[in-house]
Amino acid sequence: MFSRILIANRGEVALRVIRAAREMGIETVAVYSTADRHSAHVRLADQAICIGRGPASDSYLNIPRIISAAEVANVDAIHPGYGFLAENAHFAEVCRSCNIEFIGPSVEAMNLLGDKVACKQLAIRQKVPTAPGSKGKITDEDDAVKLARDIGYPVIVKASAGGGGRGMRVAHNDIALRSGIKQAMAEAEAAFGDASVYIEKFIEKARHVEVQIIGDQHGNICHLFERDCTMQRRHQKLIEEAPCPVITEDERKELCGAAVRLAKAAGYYNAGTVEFLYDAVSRKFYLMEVNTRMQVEHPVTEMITGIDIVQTQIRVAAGEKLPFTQRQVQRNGHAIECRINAEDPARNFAPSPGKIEQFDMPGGFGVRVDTHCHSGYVVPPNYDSMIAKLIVHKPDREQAIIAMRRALREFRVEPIKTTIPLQADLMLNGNFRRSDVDIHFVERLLERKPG
Ligand code: MV4
Repeated sequence: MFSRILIANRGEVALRVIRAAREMGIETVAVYSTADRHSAHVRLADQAICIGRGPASDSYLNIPRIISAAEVANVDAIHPGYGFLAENAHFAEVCRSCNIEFIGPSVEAMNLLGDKVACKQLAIRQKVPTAPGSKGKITDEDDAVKLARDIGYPVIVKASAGGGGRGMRVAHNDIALRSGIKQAMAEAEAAFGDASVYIEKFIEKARHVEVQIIGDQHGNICHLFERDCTMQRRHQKLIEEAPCPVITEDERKELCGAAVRLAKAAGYYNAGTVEFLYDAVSRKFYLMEVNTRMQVEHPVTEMITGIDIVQTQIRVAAGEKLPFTQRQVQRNGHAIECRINAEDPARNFAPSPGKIEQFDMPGGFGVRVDTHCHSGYVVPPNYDSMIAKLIVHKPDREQAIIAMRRALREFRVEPIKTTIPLQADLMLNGNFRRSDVDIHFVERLLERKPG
């Protein structure tokens, strides 16, 4: 096992990783920017190294500085958390060339799955369901138009190097498709240095259902069941839950099995997530993409399976075998997570950084709060706006919703604005309670009732 690891991240995820490591007897090294000098991860780690100024490009995204800190502290491994460098294959390569383990998958698996066209082609070979579309990347606009007429509009143009909703265009006719391809290609070239795009049938009324997987370096891969992340706005998830409330046990088997097949074919190890669109009307699912990192919403899976995903991830990175078999992975009850963001829902979710004078967290049976915040903490404007995750775990979904509503009402964050009031309202929303929602539900709701 590792003796010492560096956490190349900040905020609640840095705390999550430090705590997991400490329970395993591993020393922890935090890195921080000057904007985070008073942050909890700096105090909680055994050692902390300042790596630069507030802007992420000077600190949490700065590979030479992070590697220098890792060399100075003499760590065995780096945990990237999520965001920042977590899915940067170049960073993983630099770590390993410096003899520092990157707590993640192989560089080859990151490159393969990070290329959406290559990932989809692998999925098709593995009989993992995908949306009808182009065989590979689009090389000719006229061919794309012919194909789109063939599969039927609307179609979606996606950047091969994209993901998480970046570099996409929906087209309802030939003219829109031609301009969509041009725009998506220009956007992809500027954002990723790779203009490759592909098209597929646009699935109109879908849910976002994703499978948690974890694999070791000995070829063992298990799924830890699925999460439903349909409650989102502009690709920012607001509420996540596990299990998905609308699929049957047979569908669950198929979905989770497909995710494991794809991961195995990619030679995957580490924690990962295989994302699907699920059409609740036709009851079909379609692969979207694979995320090669631990995710923000991992706690709902931890709550229903009792498995510490971060500790397991560290174990497999150190070369240990998975400490459980698929049969030993059992699920229990229902978990819901609300991501609490320092944003003002009444002002189109404008960031609301600043000093938190009062920060009173909820508690009680089945309530978990993952946060780095406290009364007196100043939310810096430099980073993403998530300040806490509130997770509840109860025997069934109805009880989880009641507990979440109660916990949200207990949560006091003053005077900055947060998403808490919106999430408290959503717990009472009839569509949410029946889970009669799709990925556009929150946006439609907010359009109807501004503020
Ligand atoms: C789609 C889709 C509909 N049809 N693909 C969004 C993020 C990226 N993972 C792919 N995304 C989508 N791909 C097909 N063929 C709709 C989306 C999409 C979406 C997916 C999940 C959650 C929220 C979303 C919001 C807008 C679009």
